[in-house]
Amino acid sequence: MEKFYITTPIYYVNDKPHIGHAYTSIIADVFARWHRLNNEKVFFLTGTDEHGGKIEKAAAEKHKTPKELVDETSQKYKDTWAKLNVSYDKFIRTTDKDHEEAVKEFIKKVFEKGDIYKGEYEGFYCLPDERYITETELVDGKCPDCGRDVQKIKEEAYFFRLRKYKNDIIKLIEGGLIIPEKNAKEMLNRLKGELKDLDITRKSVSWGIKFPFDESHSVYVWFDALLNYLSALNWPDGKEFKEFWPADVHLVGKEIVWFHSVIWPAMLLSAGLPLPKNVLAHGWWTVDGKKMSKSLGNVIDPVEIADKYSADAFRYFLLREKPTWEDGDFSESALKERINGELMANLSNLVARVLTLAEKFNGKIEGKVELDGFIDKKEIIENFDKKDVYSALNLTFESIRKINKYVNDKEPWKLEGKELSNVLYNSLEAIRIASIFLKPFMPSTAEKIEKKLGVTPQLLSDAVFKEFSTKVERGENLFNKIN
Ligand code: ME8
Repeated sequence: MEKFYITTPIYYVNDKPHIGHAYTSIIADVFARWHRLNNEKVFFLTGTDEHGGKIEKAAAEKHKTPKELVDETSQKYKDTWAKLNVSYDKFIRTTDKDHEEAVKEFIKKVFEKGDIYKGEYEGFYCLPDERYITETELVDGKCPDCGRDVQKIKEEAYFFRLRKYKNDIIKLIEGGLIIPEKNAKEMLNRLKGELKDLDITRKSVSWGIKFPFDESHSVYVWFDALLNYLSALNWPDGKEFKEFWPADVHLVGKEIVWFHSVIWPAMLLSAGLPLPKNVLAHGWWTVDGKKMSKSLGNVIDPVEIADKYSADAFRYFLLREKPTWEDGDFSESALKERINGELMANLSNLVARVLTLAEKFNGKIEGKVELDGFIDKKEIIENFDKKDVYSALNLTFESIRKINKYVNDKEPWKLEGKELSNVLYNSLEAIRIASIFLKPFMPSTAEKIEKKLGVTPQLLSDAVFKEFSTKVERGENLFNKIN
C-alpha cells in the first residue's frame, strides 16, 4: 500500500484563523482525501506554532499569559478545521512536551555533527515574520517581505552552519523540490547571493524551548517550528516516522518557501535524514483588492463564511476562483456568483432534475452506456500528480456540464419507458461517478449525492459505469439560490 504524508504550515497563534489559513488547510485536505480515495495510507498533519517573541508580545497586549493565549487560539484553529471539514490525522502544537523533547534531541544531533557554533548576531529582525534580516536586505529601512518596522539586535547567539549545505540545496531545488517553477527560480536566485549561517537561538526571548547546551538561550522559533514535521511522527523511534517519512508534500504559502526549501533541507542533511519530495507553494488572497489586516478591518473569518454559505460552497470558491499558484481576491459578491451560477445552476439543478424523474420512474433503471467519455479521469489523475488541484476541480466540473448537456439534448421529461430508462441510467451513473471526483473538494456535497443515489461511500475504483440498482430519493436541493 502506498503512503502519502502531507503537511500544512503550523500557524501562529497570535490571532484566530482567517481565510488565508483556511485556504492552505483546504488544499491540503483535498490532497489527503484524494489519496485516501486512491486507497493509500495517508498522514495529514496540521497544527499551531506557539513559541517566540511574536506570541509573547501578542499575549502581553491581550493581558494574557502566553500559555492562556496559545491554548485558546489553538482551540480556535481546531474548531475552524472541524467546521470546514478539514480531515487532519494529527494536530500538533509546538508546546506539546514530546515536540519539545524532539527539538532538543535534534539539536544534539546537529551539534554532534559540528554544525552549531557560538557567535554574535548583529543585524535586524522582523517580529511579525519572525525572521532575521541583513542590512542589505532592508527596503527603506523596513522588512523586505512585509514592509513593517524591524528591530535592530546585537546579541550572543548560536549559529547553524547553513552555508555548508548551499550546493546540496541548489542541486535539490534544481532537481524539482519546489512547485511551481517560478518559486524555484526565485529561491535559486536568492541562493546565488551571499548565504549566511543561521542564528538559531534568541537570548532576549523567553517564551521558547530552552537551548539544550545553554539554557540562557531559547531556540529560534523557526528552527523549533520546522521540526514539527518530524516530531509529529514521533521521530526518532516512532513507527509513524518509519512509515511516513519523508514528507510527500509540504504545502506552504509562497512567503515561507525559503524556510521550507533551504533551511529545512539543510537541517535534515545535517541530521542525516531523508529529504521531503515536494514543497508546494500557493499564492495569496487579498480581500476587495487589499491585503488582509487588522488595521484595515478586512480580515475575513472562515467560520462566519461557512455558517452563512456552507463549508462546501466556501471550499469550492477558494479552490475554483484562482489557479493555486496565483494570487486572488476574495469577495462575497464573487462567492455568491459562483454559488448561483455554478453550484446551483449546474450541479444542484442537474441532480434535482434527474432524481425527480428517477424517483417517479416505475421499474428497473436500465440502459446501455452512452456517456462513458463524459469525464477525463486520466487528465484529472495527471493533474493531481502534478499537484494542480485547480485544474483537477475544473475538469470535474467540466464533466458535470457534460452531463447537463446530455440531459438537455435528450429531453427525458418528454420520454417514457425504455427510452426514459436509458437516459436516466446514463445520467444517474454519470452523476454517481462525478460525485466520487467531487469528494476531495466538496466532501459533504458528495456524501449528500451518494445518499440521494442510495449508494455506500465509494472509492476511485468505483468510478466506472455499473448496473444501477439502488433506490433514489430526490430530497432537498444541494444548493439554493442566494439573493
Ligand atoms: O508563517 N493568503 O505562520 P502563519 C493565502 N508559523 N494564504 C495565507 C494568507 C493569505 N493572505 N495568509 C496566511 C507561519 N496564509 C509560521 C509557519 S511552518 C513550520 C511555520 C497561509 O500563521 C499560508 O499558508 O503566518 C501561509 O504560509 C501561512 O498561512 C502562514 O501562517
